[in-house]
Amino acid sequence: MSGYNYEEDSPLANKSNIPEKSFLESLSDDGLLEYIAGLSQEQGEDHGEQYSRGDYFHDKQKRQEKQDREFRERYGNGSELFSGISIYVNGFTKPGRLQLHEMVVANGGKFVHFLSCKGRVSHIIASNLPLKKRVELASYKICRPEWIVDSIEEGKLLPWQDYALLSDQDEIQPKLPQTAIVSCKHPDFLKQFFSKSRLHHLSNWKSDLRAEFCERFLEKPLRIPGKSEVVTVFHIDFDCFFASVSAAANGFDIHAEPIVVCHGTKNSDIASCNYEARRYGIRNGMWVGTAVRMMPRGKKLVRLGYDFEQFELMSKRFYQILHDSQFELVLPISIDEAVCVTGYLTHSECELICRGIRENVSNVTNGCTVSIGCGGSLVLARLALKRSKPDGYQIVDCDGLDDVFWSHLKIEDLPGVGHSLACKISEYSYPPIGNLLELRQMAQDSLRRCVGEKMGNKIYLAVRGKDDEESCKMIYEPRQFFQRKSLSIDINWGIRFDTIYEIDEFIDRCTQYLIDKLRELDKKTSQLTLKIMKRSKDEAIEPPKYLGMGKCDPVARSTRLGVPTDEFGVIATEIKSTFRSLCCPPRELRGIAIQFNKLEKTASNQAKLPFVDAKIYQNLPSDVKSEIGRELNKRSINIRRTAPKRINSYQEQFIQELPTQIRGEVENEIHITNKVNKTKFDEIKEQVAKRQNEKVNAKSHFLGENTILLPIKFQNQTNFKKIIQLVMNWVDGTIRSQGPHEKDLRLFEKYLQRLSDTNRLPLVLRICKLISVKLELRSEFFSHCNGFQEWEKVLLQMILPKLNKNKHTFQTVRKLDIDFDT
Ligand code: DCP
Ligand code: CA
Ligand code: CA
Repeated sequence: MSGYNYEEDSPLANKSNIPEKSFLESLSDDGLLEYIAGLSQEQGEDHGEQYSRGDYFHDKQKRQEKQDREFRERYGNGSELFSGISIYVNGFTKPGRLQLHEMVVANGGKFVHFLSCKGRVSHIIASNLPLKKRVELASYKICRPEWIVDSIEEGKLLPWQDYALLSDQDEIQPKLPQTAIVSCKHPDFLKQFFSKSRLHHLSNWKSDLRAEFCERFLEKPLRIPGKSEVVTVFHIDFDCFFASVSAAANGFDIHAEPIVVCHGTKNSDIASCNYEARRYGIRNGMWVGTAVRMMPRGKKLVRLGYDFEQFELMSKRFYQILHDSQFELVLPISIDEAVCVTGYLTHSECELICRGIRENVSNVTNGCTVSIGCGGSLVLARLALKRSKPDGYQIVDCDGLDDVFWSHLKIEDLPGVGHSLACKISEYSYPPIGNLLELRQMAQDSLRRCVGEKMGNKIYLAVRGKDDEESCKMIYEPRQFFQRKSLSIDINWGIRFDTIYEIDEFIDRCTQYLIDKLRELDKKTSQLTLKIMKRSKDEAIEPPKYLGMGKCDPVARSTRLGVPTDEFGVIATEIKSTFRSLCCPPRELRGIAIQFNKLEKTASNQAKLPFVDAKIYQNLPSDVKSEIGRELNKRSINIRRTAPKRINSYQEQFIQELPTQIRGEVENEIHITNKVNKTKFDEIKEQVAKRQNEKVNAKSHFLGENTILLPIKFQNQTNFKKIIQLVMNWVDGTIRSQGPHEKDLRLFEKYLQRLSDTNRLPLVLRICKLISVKLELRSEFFSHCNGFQEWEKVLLQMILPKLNKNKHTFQTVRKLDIDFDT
């Protein structure tokens, strides 16, 4: 406090209504000493020696008040601004305690020196409060000193709430006590994570909407427009969806003040902010702390929590209106967004529809607004939507597309173009491209060179108002487009494990969750993807966001299962072994995502189901095409592209005979085989020689301990995927000749033994399965070969016994018996 120089620091000093003499100067010597004593009392020293502590403070306060009155009579300007208000200043403030004292007293308020005078204080002024004080003072009105300064400046008492200290801090919003957070090692973790994760909600809603769309399709065949038909597309999207819904639910006027929806802590991100907040530069996805700092002094940022039930309810009503609106197609994009398609409409008809929908939605959602873009293609509708926001609609007629329209759009407004891609395009030319009008000048070739053939095409068409073939599928093959192609779980918060076994358990739970969903859908999967987030080397062990991921390096790996399955044992084992192959120390793991891909209907004869070749379908006359498409949809008959592959006709024939599930696998294998075919024999001979030399060395690589994370080498490789490839090539290279060399086999066996000795049995299973699948595939042509029979022996006499010996550690006992007891 001593550092304050009144003349320079006091905001009142420059104003003529206060005389030159300061508060301290106005005190008598006695008063000054007491004042100083009072301050030091404040710091915890006990000066009440003559009589009781209470008496002492009481007297002191009385005397202080008298002095204040005198000060006011002498120096005040008659202002009653703070009449009835008594403030107490806690801790360091700017302006300082002395200045605040003057300001308040000079304007008719009271200044309380000691908080022990309970009931006297109406407001506590503080710039900062430690947590303990916050709890202690929770029942007071606590605000920042700016309240006093601004009120004097404006000549009226401003609402203290706008300066409330606690609303700027974490505690104001209801937050789950940290004890309620379940550890990721607890069986209930997933349930809790799902209930709170907005991204999980968003993705669930999206897939539910899509599933519902597909069901509707089957119930009541929809009219799919033909490809040459002129269509009108309406792209409809809520303005600041979460913010609007939460605001309405909590009685806030969405237009009146800046509002964000978030979890309440500084280090959480903003899911949605209203357009008032965007005026200050606040954006969706920004951290709350950053947003608060962007607000001008004294302006409050309203922070609201999530209300998932309301979001869902409003979305349902929104979709209901669209379904009732006689569109031919209502395509679900997300919880707050849909694309609706009709045949050709005039400008004024479009206008009527836009107005009607906007009004109806507003009526059933407590005044939430949607914006609508309307045009003759998906991309035009979307760009028009961008231009229409917020709270508006825009209809673009192809012939009416002018330079003004394009010049107001940014590269990032294009569908499928994110920030980094936009930067790349922008910087590709000099001077950098700033808007779509400029992008229209860019040659198709340059675009392709910059972003690749496919994206280049897409963008080239987009800035001419046209959709590329891929995007069109949404309109012309909606059922395929919206069909569920994968199932996934993505946990990006709360992941903190210590051991691989805990992770195994966690993977089991995730797998079970996905399998339940898979079975609900009556499907099987034949490809798994595991993506993990691993703490970046330079990131702190604990990131700013509580239990968040912090900066991570993503690592992902996919594996194909020979045959589609929904069996827990097979899938969980596969994922666990994949996890091990990614070599992430358990403590470094920050996020796990598991995806089931290539979902197929459970029906075992799926592969034999008829399908229509896409080429044939595309060449159908346009007048019958949509009708045929509809019929195919009704019967769940897919339209498929049969990709031409560079394979010789003998193999081609063989492949055509295969069921679809394994066709892809075989094609891939053939590709690999072809690659190694040329040099295979020499290579293998060379390898054998090399291996003999290395035999002694190799021993040192094998580990006897139970350390799960130390890599085991085979052929000087530690990467399991590479080892597998090596083994597969080895099988392929020897299956038609004499089979594996005995010495190689011994090394291989040792490798397998090490794996099973160190709890890496899933890897053994994986190798076993791959060899078995390969033999199965090759049996038709090579089962008479010596090599083939040798490999069968290896499988049955060497690998299987290892697995069976340890089968108690598997959840897949049954599977092992069935598959391998030939
Ligand atoms: N959302 C989210 N996290 C994301 C993306 C979206 O929580 N990464 C939620 C919050 C949004 C809602 O989905 O309110 C809709 O997303 P939009 O992208 O449509 O954003 P808004 O509706 O908030 O704003 P705009 O007016 O720009 O559409
Ligand atoms: Ca929106
Ligand atoms: Ca949206």
